[in-house]
Amino acid sequence: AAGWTSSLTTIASVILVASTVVADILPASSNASNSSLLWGTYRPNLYFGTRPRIPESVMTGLMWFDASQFQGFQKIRHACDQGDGIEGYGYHKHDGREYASQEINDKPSNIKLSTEFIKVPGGKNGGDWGVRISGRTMDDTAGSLTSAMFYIGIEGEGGLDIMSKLSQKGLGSPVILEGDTPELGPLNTHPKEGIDRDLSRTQWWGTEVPQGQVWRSKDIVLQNLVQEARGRLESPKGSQEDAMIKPFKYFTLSNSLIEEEGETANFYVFQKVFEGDFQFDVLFHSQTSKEPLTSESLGSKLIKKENEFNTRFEETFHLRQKGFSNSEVEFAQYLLSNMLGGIGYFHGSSVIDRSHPPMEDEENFKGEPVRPELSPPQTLFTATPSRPFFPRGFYWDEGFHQLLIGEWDNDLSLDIIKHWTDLIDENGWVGREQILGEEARSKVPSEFQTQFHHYANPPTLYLSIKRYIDRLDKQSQDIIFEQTNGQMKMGVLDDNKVLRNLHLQDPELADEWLKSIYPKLRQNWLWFRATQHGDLDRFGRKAPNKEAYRWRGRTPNHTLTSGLDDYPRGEPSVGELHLDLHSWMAFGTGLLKDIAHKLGPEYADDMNEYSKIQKDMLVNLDILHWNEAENMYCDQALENNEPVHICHKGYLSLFPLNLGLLSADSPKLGSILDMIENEHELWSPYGLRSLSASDEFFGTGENYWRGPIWININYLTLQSLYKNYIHVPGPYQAQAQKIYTKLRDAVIRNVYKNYKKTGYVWEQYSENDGKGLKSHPFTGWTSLILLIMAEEY
Ligand code: 6A9
Repeated sequence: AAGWTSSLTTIASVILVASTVVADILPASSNASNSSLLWGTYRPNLYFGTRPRIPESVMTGLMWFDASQFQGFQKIRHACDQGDGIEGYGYHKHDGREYASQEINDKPSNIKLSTEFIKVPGGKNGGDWGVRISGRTMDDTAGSLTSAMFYIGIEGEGGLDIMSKLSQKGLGSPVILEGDTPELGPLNTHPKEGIDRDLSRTQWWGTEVPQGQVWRSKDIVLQNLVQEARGRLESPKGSQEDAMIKPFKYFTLSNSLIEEEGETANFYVFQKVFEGDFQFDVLFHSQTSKEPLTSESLGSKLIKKENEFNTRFEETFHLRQKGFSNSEVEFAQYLLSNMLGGIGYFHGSSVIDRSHPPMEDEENFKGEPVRPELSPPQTLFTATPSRPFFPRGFYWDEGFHQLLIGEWDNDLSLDIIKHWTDLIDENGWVGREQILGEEARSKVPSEFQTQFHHYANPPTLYLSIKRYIDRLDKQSQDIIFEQTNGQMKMGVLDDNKVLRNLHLQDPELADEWLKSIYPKLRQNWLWFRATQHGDLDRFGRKAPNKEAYRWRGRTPNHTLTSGLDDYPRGEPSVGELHLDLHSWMAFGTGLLKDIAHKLGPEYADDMNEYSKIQKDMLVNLDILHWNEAENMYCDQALENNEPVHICHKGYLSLFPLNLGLLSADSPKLGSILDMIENEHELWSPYGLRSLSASDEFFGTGENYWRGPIWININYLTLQSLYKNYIHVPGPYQAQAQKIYTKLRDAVIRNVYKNYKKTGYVWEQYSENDGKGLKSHPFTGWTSLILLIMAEEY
């Protein structure tokens, strides 16, 4: 590696060294795969940051700003922010474990950044990792001047003892930082040169950050930069004019350590000012690794991993084989990579109101003030819907996320699902939105933070667990073993006779895993039945059995619990019955039946119970929710204390079809298909509208779920058509086939087109012109486009 300079291409290293055995503090359930899941890009809210899956531990992150402008410091890039005006960013390759390559088009700063991450599992403490950070001027005629900073901080106990060994000469190349945390072992520095203001050298600053506040690193660093700039402006050599011309000389770190007597700093930040293109590496060494990662090996591993990723991607999704172009395959890789790059590790308490028992009817405590309380700290490893806007876990989003993740890396998906089922409490409740810890909370206005333990969200997690069972059944047919590089791999041959690794060490583990989560799943189902039941007794409704459901936590214009926030419903009351929840329950009960079946004869009683209740649910679905005159499924609500159907054509009406509750010869299926195909109702050239264009509320109010196109629901429709209707002979088969083909084509084409144009994947799409709307990048369920391309349902 060449020395630190600010010339065109700079290669330099900051090497972080850790030593103690981390394995000791990994959860007892950990298996070999955990070493490749210890460190990761698990701070998805940041443009780039790493942390291990250890609650209070080391956090690292990247910041940068345009050093050519005096105001540049006000626009430090750190946490993903739509306001930064970045023209597209995200991972183009990410394998979820050892390799992640990202590009960030920071047009306002005239620099295109890339972060290329490599992990080398092995040794006893989760192995080494490194990241190559490079920048390329976007518009050469304008030039670029970038101030890049990389920090490392310790959230829990421990310190980074750097000063004791820091000579008067500053930091040479490579900078070696050693430190000490209870889990990760001792860390130190080996500085080589003196402190000066020569910007070709690394500037730095070390300080003590109060416990648990490392996530505020941008504010902390900003304070030091501004203080330094002010001091230099006021110094004899400084002047306002000079600072306007050469701001980069002013906004540099203080090259000092702020430490109280007897304490050690727990936060260090390093800064380099670069003119034009640049590149530097950050390497993390765990002392038990056999061959420590170097800049050279990082470079060669990046090439090797990229090739492996491309091969595995094709083996998994077969997109080339299906005829997709190179550019479409790259887009599909972006979808997978950002789903994986959106995975985060969260720890902290959440705000919950448990002031009334979950079974108690809300009308008893209507109008009472909210009683939020902080829960004990919890831990969640999860994918997230959107890095800049919703970098946290959502229950019903996660079931969709795991469909894609499970297809790529079965064990990674099981690990995430297990984290979620661990959050299900003794009543069977799990909060819809997991806002764990202060950092997560800082993104959510306080009136939205509180979770209530009588509020639900669709149980999509059952769906991804069922997919896992499908994979098991498929793979158990012919498991084979293969010896590669002295490692025994177990898997099955896929359609192309390629060995697909299940990552499962042992089929018994699969059983163990299912058995370990099953009690929580059942508890969750019992909670739904107890807390979200609908009232059949009070309003003179006639039904052959008691199965009826109602979302709690409604307001006149919102049903956040349903996930379809502002979709039109009736007036909130205890007399409502909700079609989507009824459908989810019938569907979920069927899934639990399959899961209990998989678990074997000991679970036969549960299985029979699910079977009977599901039948009741299906009978009542038609009795309570089908409206003969409108020829559609509807909600029920009270009008003048009488139950009536509330009918708004849209996603709600699709649920019985989307969840496969209708037989292929049902005339009800026929009328839903007609509604789908009708251009005045749900059909748009870009996908299915959330609300019919003919509905009185179409496009009104917030217009969130009142017209715009959502990919998760379009996915549900496509997968159900594919699995339940297009291959089954019947009166509507041809119509279903036609819709399937046209709809699949429409959504793929539109999401792809927007990606090519904007560099982003979006939360929803306009039914009017197909344009991406709301949060971006939104690479949660919109990434299901990849499964739609691959037809992996
Ligand atoms: C509230 C806003 C800075 C809304 O994808 C997550 C969810 C979906 O589960 C749901 O179906 N999204 C959908 O209707 C986003 C929810 C975000 C809530 C944030 C605070 C603060 O904004």
